[in-house]
This record gives sequence, structure tokens and C-alpha cells, in this order.
Amino acid sequence: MAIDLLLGLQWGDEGKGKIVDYLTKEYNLIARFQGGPNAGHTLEFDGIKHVLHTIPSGIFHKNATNLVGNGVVIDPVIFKKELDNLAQFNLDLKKTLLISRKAHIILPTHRLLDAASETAKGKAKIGSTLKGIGPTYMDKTGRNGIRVGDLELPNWKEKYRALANKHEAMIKFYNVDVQYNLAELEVEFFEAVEVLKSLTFIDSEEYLQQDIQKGSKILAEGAQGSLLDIDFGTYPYVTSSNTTAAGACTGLGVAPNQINQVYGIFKAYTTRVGSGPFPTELFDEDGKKMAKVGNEFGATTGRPRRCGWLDLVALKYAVQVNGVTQLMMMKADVLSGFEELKVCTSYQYRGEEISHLPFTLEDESLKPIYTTFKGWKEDLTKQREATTIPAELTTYIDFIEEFLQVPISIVSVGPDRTQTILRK
Ligand code: 2SA
Ligand code: MG
Repeated sequence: MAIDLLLGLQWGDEGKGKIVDYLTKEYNLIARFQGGPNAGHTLEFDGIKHVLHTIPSGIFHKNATNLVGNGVVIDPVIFKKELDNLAQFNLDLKKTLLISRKAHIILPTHRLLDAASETAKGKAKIGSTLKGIGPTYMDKTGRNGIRVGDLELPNWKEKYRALANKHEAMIKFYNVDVQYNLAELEVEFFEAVEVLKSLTFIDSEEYLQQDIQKGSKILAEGAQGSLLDIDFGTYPYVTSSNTTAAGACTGLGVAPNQINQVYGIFKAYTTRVGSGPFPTELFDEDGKKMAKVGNEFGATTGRPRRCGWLDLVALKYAVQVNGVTQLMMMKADVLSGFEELKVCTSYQYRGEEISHLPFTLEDESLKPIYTTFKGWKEDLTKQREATTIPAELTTYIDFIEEFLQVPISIVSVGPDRTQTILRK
């Protein structure tokens, strides 16, 4: 068993990037298996902050190979920008960054379609990142997509033209005001495709199996979070891929029995960016404080994130769907200075108290039922040992562990690599 998974258990932005970066030294290969430039994985070290979108978070470790798997969707234009930002680090990307031939390409018209679809939905919009994610996965499952491997074939531009023409007709069909100059977008796109082609394309499922045979240690890095999963998330306010553990099998071509540890990352509270239900959302000073202290803004779009208390009903669901073996609690430092802390342990729903996630969270009657904890005042950002943290924090952690029946092995107390407490 050679593959470990690292997954976000909430609505994304749990701090996956930091933990992947922290763990990379133990792995030979870091792989992304779903999502694309909608992701924003933030890494901080040596006083510098880096945001990665499509490129795996192991890229700064010289001994690690990074793979963009078949389940990912790639926008060559955004990818090129990410590469430009990495230029200063003198990385040998031809060697350390591999791309699956089966990954799908986001076209400029996919982005336009995303915008048209969101505008047409009006108030009911998903609040997508407008990166063309939904339309690209629609073309994948609709069997119309263009894959990385197609870019190596002589006729791919014909296929591109036919698909872009169809997209333009679809944009017209939406009958909303989407301004664009496709010719200009295409210049940028075709240039970026050439840059993408300068990297190494591989038959990644074959490569991974050989790598496993060789005894390589592989970490699959999830993007977004379990509650944004296309099947198990708060549909339709979800992303268009399987963000849960099973997505790593289909997004990389590995078998379920090749998976070992499943690391579940969660924030000590909850955030959500975009539309959709969020039972423990706060609209008061507590929520504002979380947003401010936690610097809760989207890493990709800069949108403010909605904040609220930890929802253990939802978290338990995510732990089950993913088969989480170890938990990592992020941003505990943000909760310093709250008089009281609350965690949701059940819901009031249609006249009953329930302890599972119902079919829809969009129900007027649904209200969180909380357990209240005493807060702590101490600043945690300089803490490095589990033995010296405030007793109230230990109580908070122990309660979560007991509720979820999974050990919390890491508590993060700040964005830097070093601001990490190991518990066992
Ligand atoms: P999409 O663009 O089609 O995947 O959007 C569908 C929903 O999924 C949500 N989503 C996200 N939620 C949190 N973080 C994400 N990544 C960025 C980040 C977000 C940003 O890491 O900060 O910068 O705004 C992410 N990506 C997708 C999205 O909000 C929709 O609700
Ligand atoms: Mg993020």
C-alpha cells in the first residue's frame, strides 16, 4: 500500500496546501487528482507566501516529483502564469512536474460559458470561481473534451475549432450579456498551450503503477472539500468533480486497496466561499472576528469567505465518506480570545433532532444544536508542543476526537511551516 490521501473535509480552504508542503519531505511523489485552477493552495515559508492553483504543493521540495493527474482540468493560460511565478525558484520543472495525457483542457470558451451560466442563474447562481470548471467537466462526461494528449496530435486545432464554435452557440443561447473577444483570448490560449507542451506529458496511470512497484511513497493532494463533492456535497452548490477519497482512484488510476492513510484536514471552525447552505454560519461579531483574524479571503478570487462554528455533524459525514484515518486541525490560533466556543453536534430538522446530514441542508426548519466550550485567551502562534497548549484547547480537541472517533495528529497554529504541533 503506497498511496496516502490528503483531503479537505469541509467546503475547501481547510489548509491543505500547508500540510502537503509540511508532509512532502516524506513522499517521493505528490499528485493532484481532481479540480483545477478553481483551487487555491497557500504555502508559506521563509516569510514568503505562495499560492498554487493547478500545480501540486510539493513543487518547492527539490526531491519530490509532482503529478497533475488525469482527473484534473488544466487551463493552459493560468498554468502558464503559475509557471511564470515559479521561474524565480530555478526548479527543474521538465523533470519534477509531470502531466497526465488524460487530463482535460479548459478552453477560453469554457470560462465564458461558466460566466454565462452563472449570470443566467441570477440569484440562484452557484458562486463558482468562474474558471470554467463546470463546463469543462460537462464536456468530459459528455465525451466532447480535449485532453492534454490531444495537443500532441496534428489535428487538435480542428477539434478545438468545432468545440469553440459550439460553445459560442451555447453562449448565445443563454442570452445574457457576456462581453468577449475570442480572437484575443485565443492568442493568449495558443501561446500558453505551447508553454504547456514544453513540459513532460505522461501516461500517468502506468507511471504510477511502476512507481508503486519501485516502492515510491505517493501523496494524493485533494482540492476543494468533501462538502463540495459532486455526489456527496451540498448539491447543486458544489464543484463538478469528486473531491472525496474515491476521486483519487478515478483521478489517478489507482486501486482502492493501494490506499493507505487518509489524512482529513479541517479548520477549527468552518468557512464557505460561494453560495449554498451553511447551517453554522455566523452573522455576528464572532463571525466577523473569525474572518478578520483568520484572513478569510479566497486564495483564487479574493472573495470574502463566510465563517461559522465547527459543524461536527457535517465533519462526521466527511470522515465516513472518506474513511479518514488521521485528522489535522488547522487555524486553532484564530479561536484565541473567544469567551465561548460552540460546536454543532446535531441538527433540529423537521421537528426532530437528527445526528446525520439530511438530503438537503436547504430547509427552513434546519437549525444547529450546539455544545458550548470555554475559550482561551493565550496566543497560540508560538506554541510548538501539545503539552503546553491551554487546557481549554485540549478539552476542545479531545471532544472532537471523541465525537469523530479518529485521532487528531496535527494542530496548526499559524500559516508558516514551523507553526505546527505534532500530537502523537
Ligand atoms: P467551481 O468554480 O465550479 O468549482 O465552483 C463551484 C463551487 O465550489 C466552490 N469552490 C471553492 N470553495 C472554496 N475554495 C476554493 N478554491 C479557492 C480558494 C476559492 C477562491 O482556495 O480560496 O479563491 O474563491 C473553491 N473552488 C471552488 C465555489 O465557491 C462554488 O461554491
Ligand atoms: Mg483554498
